[in-house]
Amino acid sequence: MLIALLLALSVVLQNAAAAQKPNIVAIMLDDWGYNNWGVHAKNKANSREVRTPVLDGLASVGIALDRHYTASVCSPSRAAFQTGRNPLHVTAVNGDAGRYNPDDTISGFDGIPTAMTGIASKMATGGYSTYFVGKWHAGYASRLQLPKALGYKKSLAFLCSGNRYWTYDAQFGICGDGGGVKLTDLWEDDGPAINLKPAADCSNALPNCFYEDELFEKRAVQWIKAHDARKPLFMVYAPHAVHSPLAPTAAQLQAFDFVQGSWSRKVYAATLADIDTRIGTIIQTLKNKNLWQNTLVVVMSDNGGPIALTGGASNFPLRGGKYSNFEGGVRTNALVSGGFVPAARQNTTLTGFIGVEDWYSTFSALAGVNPTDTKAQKAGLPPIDSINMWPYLSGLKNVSPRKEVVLASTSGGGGTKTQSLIDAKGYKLLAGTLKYAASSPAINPTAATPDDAHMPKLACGRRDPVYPYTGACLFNILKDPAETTNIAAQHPDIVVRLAERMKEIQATAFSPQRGAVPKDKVNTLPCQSALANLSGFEGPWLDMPFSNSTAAR
Ligand SMILES: *[C@@H]1O[C@H](CO)[C@@H](O)[C@H](O)[C@H]1NC(C)=O
Ligand SMILES: *[C@@H]1O[C@H](CO)[C@@H](O)[C@H](O)[C@H]1NC(C)=O
Ligand SMILES: CC(=O)N[C@H]1CO[C@H](CO)[C@@H](O)[C@@H]1O
Repeated sequence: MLIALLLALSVVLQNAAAAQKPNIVAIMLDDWGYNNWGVHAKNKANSREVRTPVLDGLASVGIALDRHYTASVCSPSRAAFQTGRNPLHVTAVNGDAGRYNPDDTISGFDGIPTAMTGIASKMATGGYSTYFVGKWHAGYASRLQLPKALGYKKSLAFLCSGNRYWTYDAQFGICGDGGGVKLTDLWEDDGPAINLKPAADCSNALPNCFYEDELFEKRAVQWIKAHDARKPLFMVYAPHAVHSPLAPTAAQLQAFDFVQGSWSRKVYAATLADIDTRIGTIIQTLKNKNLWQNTLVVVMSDNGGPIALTGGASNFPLRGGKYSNFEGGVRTNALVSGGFVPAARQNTTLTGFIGVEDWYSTFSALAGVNPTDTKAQKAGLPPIDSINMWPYLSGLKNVSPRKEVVLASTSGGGGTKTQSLIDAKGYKLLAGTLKYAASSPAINPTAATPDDAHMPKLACGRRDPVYPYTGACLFNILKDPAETTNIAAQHPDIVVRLAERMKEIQATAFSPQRGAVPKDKVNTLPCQSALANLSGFEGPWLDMPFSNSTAAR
């Protein structure tokens, strides 16, 4: 009797403790430019084109994070977010899920190694219900790399870098692109989302077709409504916007008819305004369910905006954009919001360094779980790099515990390299050749903007950055945030100090042989397996028996 009472009491106490843990909704936008957020575009020439009232409002009741760093491309940032590693220690490669090296069954393919523990597994250990909806792009050669294996109890995801907004067919998937074979890219929990496949001719002009971000928004709303509020909620909402191939409706576009001189800028503006509204619907759903007061919302972009002619974005006043380790590629829009943000921190800006890998330890701390990844340790994989930011975000500490930012690169071949390092004083060393070396104006692109192939480059020493990084460039991003002036010649001592540190970090780089990118994509196993065993959907192909049995359910 007494034991039964004690047991009942302990269950009640556990529930009470669990209920106090904050709900966490992490929103990762795609290719969102620094100057494509109202907070940054305010009073700039493009302010009329940037309609993000919801995202602006979230910052005004939360914290704008002014120095949030990611990788310069999607897959490394997403893998870093899921695993708490700097891309240098999980993957710096931007993805071809058909790669395979049979000699390495843990890491011999694209994306997250199968023995790493995902953030959602940590949250589940802390009693959270876990949900993922949207873009995955963190590897899918094996089912052990999919959202479910990484700890998401419920998931609806497209797996490759970008699918089409109306037909959901992959843009650069395991069958390649445009070669006749089109795979649908939408995965739900254990198998292809066959019943969500749109008609093959779906487009923004036809009725009964479903814009992909509408599908994702509806799913997020449905899950929040059905969520058992006795447990804390952990949701990652990673919409398609504002990644190519952008395809808003005529009605969405019409609101931006005044945008002149660049089709891509107009389409980008419309897609951004659309996703802002959808985020507003998700926030409202949290409020309607009385979850808002105990919710932490984190919003970030996975990398900077694409600034070339067809990219549509502006990172003004920053230099560079997506695909480059200039600030415009890696210093991304970010904020935290929600009722869980302490009152004294609301409507403030924090300027300390935060890395995309730091959310792992931050969320783990809020969930009351140890962030250490013992499974990865046993497999000989790198440990997490993640630092708990909650003391800084909540106001317990006034300076960020992150003292340096490490930026990786795969340029020059030969595996993963450290390309850049920023120290606590803002000195930033850049090595190798940097693409997208232009500064985008506030209104970008225009008809005069170069296309991707003609974007300027900046030579900062050898194309393949290796110690002693001879010819490296040095900027101070606190004094010169736009990286206009290379001060390497004036500060040889600082160049040497940062180069020594880069060498130290480079010694820890994780660069497994992931196998070659298949040349004939259609006639190789990944593509043929998807056609034969996954009903023509993108999905895992290394461990077919499992995938096949679930695909046929
Ligand atoms: C945030 O602060 C600004 C001034 O810095 C003020 O104009 C604005 O009303 C504040 N917003 C909220 C929601 O408190
Ligand atoms: C489909 O799955 C089966 C069973 O695992 C496998 O033997 C076969 O090779 C797969 N088909 C293709 C084309 O990969
Ligand atoms: C081996 C096996 O189970 N193969 C099955 C895979 O799935 C397809 C249908 O999607 C079946 O036709 C195969 O028999």
